[in-house]
Amino acid sequence: MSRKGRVKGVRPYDGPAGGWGALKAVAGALADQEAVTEGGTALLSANQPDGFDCPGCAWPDPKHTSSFEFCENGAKAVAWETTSRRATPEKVGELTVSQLWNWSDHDLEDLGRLTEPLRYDVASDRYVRAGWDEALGRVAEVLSGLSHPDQAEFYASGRASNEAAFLFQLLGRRFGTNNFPDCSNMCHEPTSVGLTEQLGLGKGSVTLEDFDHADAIFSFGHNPGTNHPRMMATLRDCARRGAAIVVFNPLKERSLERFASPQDPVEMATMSSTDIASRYYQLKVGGDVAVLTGMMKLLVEAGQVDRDFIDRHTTGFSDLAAQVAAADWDWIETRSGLARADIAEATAIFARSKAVILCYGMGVTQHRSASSLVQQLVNLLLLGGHMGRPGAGICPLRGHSNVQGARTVGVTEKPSPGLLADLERVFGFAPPAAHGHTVSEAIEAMMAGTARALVCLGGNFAVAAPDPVLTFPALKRLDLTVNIATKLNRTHLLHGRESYILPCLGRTEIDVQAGGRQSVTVEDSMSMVHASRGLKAPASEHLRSEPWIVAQLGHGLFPGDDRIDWQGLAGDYDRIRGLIEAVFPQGFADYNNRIRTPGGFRLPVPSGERVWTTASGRADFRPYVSDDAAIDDPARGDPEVLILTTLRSHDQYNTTIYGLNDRYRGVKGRRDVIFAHPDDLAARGLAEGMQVDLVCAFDEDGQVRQLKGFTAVAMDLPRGCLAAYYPEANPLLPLSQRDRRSGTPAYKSMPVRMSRAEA
Ligand SMILES: Nc1nc2c(c(=O)[nH]1)N[C@H]1C(S)=C(S)[C@@H](COP(=O)(O)OP(=O)(O)OC[C@H]3O[C@@H](n4cnc5c(=O)[nH]c(N)nc54)[C@H](O)[C@@H]3O)O[C@H]1N2
Ligand SMILES: Nc1nc2c(c(=O)[nH]1)N[C@H]1C(S)=C(S)[C@@H](COP(=O)(O)OP(=O)(O)OC[C@H]3O[C@@H](n4cnc5c(=O)[nH]c(N)nc54)[C@H](O)[C@@H]3O)O[C@H]1N2
Ligand SMILES: [Mo]
Repeated sequence: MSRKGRVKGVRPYDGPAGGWGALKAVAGALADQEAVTEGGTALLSANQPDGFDCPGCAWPDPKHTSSFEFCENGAKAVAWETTSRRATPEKVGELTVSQLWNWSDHDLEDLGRLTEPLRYDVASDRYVRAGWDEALGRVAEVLSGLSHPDQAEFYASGRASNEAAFLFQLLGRRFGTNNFPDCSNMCHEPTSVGLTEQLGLGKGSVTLEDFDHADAIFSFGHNPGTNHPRMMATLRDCARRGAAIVVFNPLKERSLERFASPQDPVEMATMSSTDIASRYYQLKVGGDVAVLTGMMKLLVEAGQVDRDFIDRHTTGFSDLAAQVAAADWDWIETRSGLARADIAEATAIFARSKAVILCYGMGVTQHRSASSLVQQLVNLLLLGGHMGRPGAGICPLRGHSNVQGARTVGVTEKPSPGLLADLERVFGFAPPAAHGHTVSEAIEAMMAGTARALVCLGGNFAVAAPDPVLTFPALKRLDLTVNIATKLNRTHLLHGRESYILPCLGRTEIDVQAGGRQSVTVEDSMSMVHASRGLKAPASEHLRSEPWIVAQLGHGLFPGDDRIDWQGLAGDYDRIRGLIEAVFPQGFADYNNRIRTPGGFRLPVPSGERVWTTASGRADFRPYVSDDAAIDDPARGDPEVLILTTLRSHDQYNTTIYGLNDRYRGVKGRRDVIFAHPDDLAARGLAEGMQVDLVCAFDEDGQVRQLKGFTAVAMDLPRGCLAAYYPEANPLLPLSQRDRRSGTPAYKSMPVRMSRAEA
């Protein structure tokens, strides 16, 4: 694209990902948060056997890690948590909540670490200091006064440890509800749904070592240079030893093109880099289903399938084969935006590879019908028998650093009968069986007035969710909102009639309880469980750990509980782990001893060993099923409608905005941009640099959803596609636009119309 720096803050970035820019950014992040000395020391302990688990992504660590694993965005996460700034009651209370509302998401969090419990005071419209006893007592009182336990929603974001998450689900179920809306519902839920049906386990099947044995890596819809930077070391090794890396992404993501390792003195000194992708296909947003169908069609037609594996290990092949045989190339090419020859080329690489790993992220999971789309990735692997042998398998790139672990230990709105039975066996009470709410369903319950209370274990519920025109007022209808958090964010400002903010320790901080200094545990993307131990002095003496806070809520709700010794558990996390082991004996046997081994242990991954824990006892091919066949194309055949996808910048962690730069995409100091193909701009009488308005193309409820006055930036994108940053673009997505089976919002395919901004 011809970007000549005509737009303020936009200039093409020509370098590789990583390199000196990454080193500079780390120094900048630490200095900016005045976290230099302590944060710098803290960094050296990230992902070390006796240190803390990096609060960034869920990519695993190499087994025998001894030197610091460099990661720019991990450093930003640590600096953000170890900041020297403090959001004291005085600071937060200087302004009214209505005044704080006008602050940016960045500025709210940049107030610094919360230091004391806060209570919303209606009379002054301010958050004011509250004591722990007062806050916990009142929360228990309001919850106890609800007329039904299902009036409460217990939201969890995936940063909480296994110990905190386990207690949280125990609290909700003891209280009597399965309302556990979870950040997974906005993230990898299609993986949990799709893979569980097909393979029996809703998790990835590969280990880090498998990457040493793969001869092809297929990458769909993830941006590791920004979101899983430690994965770049792995991809670089693969590329250097000649493995094919085949990328499907509408954007040319720099890290998937070329990468300079900050840990390689030669690359750094010579300013050289390593090419990552051997083939890069810029498919249309939402075009993955067509690409996968095309690839499978070619493989089946040519008989390039692993017949022996299919016969011995799978069911459903003939249905899938019939579906792909019936697909026509017009649809495949139009929907994918790729030529048949390109798809054939990728298929040939797949067919000649002996061991294929398939990686994917939010570019796949955040669409309508995403659960079924994820299943097409698995189908492709199964055709070649690329499952459960060295160097092959499925690799979902998980989000939050412990989002997978929270699910493992029971944070789920749809508990299996087995989980309920195990909880009853261990605790002696009958947990509720009725399924609870996903995030979207929780919002609908708030809108309907049937939900009365929301308790959040971390996260930024309202901003992460779609459709603020519905979501924001919904939260304000509640009787009670409670946020266990490290920093102030917009969700806290959407207070119910009563509202409390309970400040907690972060991963980097020392956690001392009655039983002494504590460790917690987390599970990474590849099912490795290991300990995490903070080493910094807490940001304030009033902070409490997440397990402690959840346990005190339990104690307040069930004083003298004869089933659960809430306070005893908070004093000694070995005891919490003992209970996790009792509930999940298969995976967590000898839990407390095994986490003391550096590197931890791996939970059972039967699909990685060709053991299929499905109803059929086999791996299931699942043909593609559209949520709504009539509108499977998000643009619904209207050429005026563009499909907008949403992205994370290089300077954010979900709703946490560290800064306004997006280095690899050449954007500096701003986020109010819409990336578009120049011809799509021209076709609307627009040009780069102009102000544009976007409006949701299909508002079925008459609600107007729009985004005004964003600046158009030309980008090398397929025609008909747009991209913008998350969460700025969330007002364009109706709550109803979600994958039917998993509830995951279609954040990556928002149908919109674009026009010149009204003056
Ligand atoms: N530094 C940092 N690290 C993070 C996070 C963060 O915000 N910052 N977030 C964490 C979390 S919770 C998660 S879930 C992960 C997210 O990690 P990713 O899955 O990498 O997240 P996104 O930025 O949403 O990137 C999606 C990618 O999909 C591409 N894409 C968009 N639409 C489509 C499509 O229709 N098809 C295909 N094939 N590709 C598409 C985009 O161009 C982009 O490259 O990262 C985790 N790690
Ligand atoms: N348009 C669009 N929307 C999206 C996405 C997208 O790609 N596009 N991605 C979706 C995805 S994948 C996800 S996972 C969700 C993210 O949704 P969430 O997980 O709810 O959001 P985060 O931004 O990660 O939460 C940030 C807040 O967590 C709190 N926090 C940070 N560390 C800790 C801690 O150690 N303990 C506690 N208790 N609190 C802490 C801080 O107060 C901070 O403000 O957003 C979703 N929304
Ligand atoms: Mo996520």
